[in-house]
Amino acid sequence: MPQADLFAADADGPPGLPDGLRLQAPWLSVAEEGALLARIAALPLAAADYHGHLARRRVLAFGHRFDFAAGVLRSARPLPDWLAGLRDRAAAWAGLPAPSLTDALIAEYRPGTPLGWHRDVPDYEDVVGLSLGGEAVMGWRRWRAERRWQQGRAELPLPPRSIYALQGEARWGWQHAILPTPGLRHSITFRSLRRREAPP
Ligand SMILES: O=C(O)CCC(=O)C(=O)O
Repeated sequence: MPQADLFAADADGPPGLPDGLRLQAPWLSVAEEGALLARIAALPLAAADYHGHLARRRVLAFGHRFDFAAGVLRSARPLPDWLAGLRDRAAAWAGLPAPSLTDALIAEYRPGTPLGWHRDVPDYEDVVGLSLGGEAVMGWRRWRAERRWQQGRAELPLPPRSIYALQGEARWGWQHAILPTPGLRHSITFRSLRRREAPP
């Protein structure tokens, strides 16, 4: 299946989207996607817990999980072989050393499930995400520590079987969100632990 880089981190992306955001669609084959969804169907996903609020999104963490109540990373189950193999491929695509992507979060979005505006916690550095199943749209807006929002938001469709990477400005200077998903969607998000002090 032909694959195309829709845009690259060091090139000018579509107007309104940040540098450091890279997407390729498709990246997985239909067969690979089906095999991953079968693996995920057997996992004990549970409602994500944000400060005692149970989100509609169901997740399972590998490597570490972020404890939002305590504000710290805690150890989680190790990546199984099938996930480590996928991690290695995703890292190669993103130009990262495979072992650096220590963590994986599997998420399920049933129809109508959103993920609110956020910047990933600063305990993490690189973010590489895969989309499986249904369509999703990722919203983008600038992030400022002083919380004075700049005008303008952007939307990035995340087609099934696509891969994206967030680094640099996209990782640290912007927030993202997942708009309520029209259908059932799953994602696998690999992350590396922070290598240096995060920019403010
Ligand atoms: O589901 C996705 O692709 C995005 C996940 C995400 O932004 C997160 O878990 O912080």
